[in-house]
Amino acid sequence: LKLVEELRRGIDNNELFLEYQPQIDLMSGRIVGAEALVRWTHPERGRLMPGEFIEIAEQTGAIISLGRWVLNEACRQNKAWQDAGLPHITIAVNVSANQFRDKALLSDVFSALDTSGLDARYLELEFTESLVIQNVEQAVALMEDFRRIGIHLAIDDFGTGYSSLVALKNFPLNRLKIDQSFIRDLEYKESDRAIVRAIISLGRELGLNVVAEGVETAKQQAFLLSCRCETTQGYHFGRPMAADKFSKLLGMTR
Ligand code: G
Ligand code: G
Ligand code: MN
Ligand code: NA
Repeated sequence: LKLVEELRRGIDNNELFLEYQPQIDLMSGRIVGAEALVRWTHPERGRLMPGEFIEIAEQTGAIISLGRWVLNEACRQNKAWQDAGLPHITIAVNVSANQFRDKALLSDVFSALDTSGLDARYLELEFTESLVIQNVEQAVALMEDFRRIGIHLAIDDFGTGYSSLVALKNFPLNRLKIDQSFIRDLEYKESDRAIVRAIISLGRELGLNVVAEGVETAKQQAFLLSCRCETTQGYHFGRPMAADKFSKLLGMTR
């Protein structure tokens, strides 16, 4: 519980920051998006990764103010890049289960767009299939509200939940992100290649953009290109990085 007190204080004291991982259009090689990933510079313990504090934030409700901070910062940064003349990209923000259930999410998102001046089409929300299973109708209604204002919706870690196909059937999605566990062993496992090929064609049939996550090698990338996967994200092109480093990369690959 001490950590959550520190986290609450840390949010107010601006100890959080975002890193940005590029998302690449495979055909053109251009950066078309970035996933925002939160980090925490703890005054004594140094840099903490989300694995060390998201879960406790989720259990204690601190995720709501953390999530609000992330939304505001991601929108502000993306608008600043646009105002600096850099290519327009979509910024993707992870939304947790409890954030998604929170009544204030819609108004928090509106407020982040309004304050930053970012056009809604340059914001994407990522959620996992598990978070919406409890109340599908309510989740779909909220997603439709987001879609109506032009926000993009992505399903994260696709293929790892219990209801991947139910999610595709019901949710008004723009994009699916193939979980990195299917990409990791592509070179060695014919079954993983078959699964990835099938997900990519499923996405294409449904008119969804497909992102392969965790792409670490040129061979994985070549395989994905041969399957006509549109977008990749992974260490092969770039790790999550600080905003200034990301903006240089964005400027170079325009
Ligand atoms: O690089 P990485 O260690 O950042 O991310 C680890 C996990 O933390 C991922 O599953 C990611 O979805 C989650 N995560 C990163 N940033 C955020 C955030 O801002 N909000 C939420 N809810 N989860 C995040
Ligand atoms: O939100 P999600 O659970 O998809 O979070 C993505 C996680 O994957 C983050 O922790 C991010 O740092 C990590 N990641 C991104 N690219 C790669 C990669 O190429 N390899 C590995 N092992 N992890 C990655
Ligand atoms: Mn994600
Ligand atoms: Na993911």
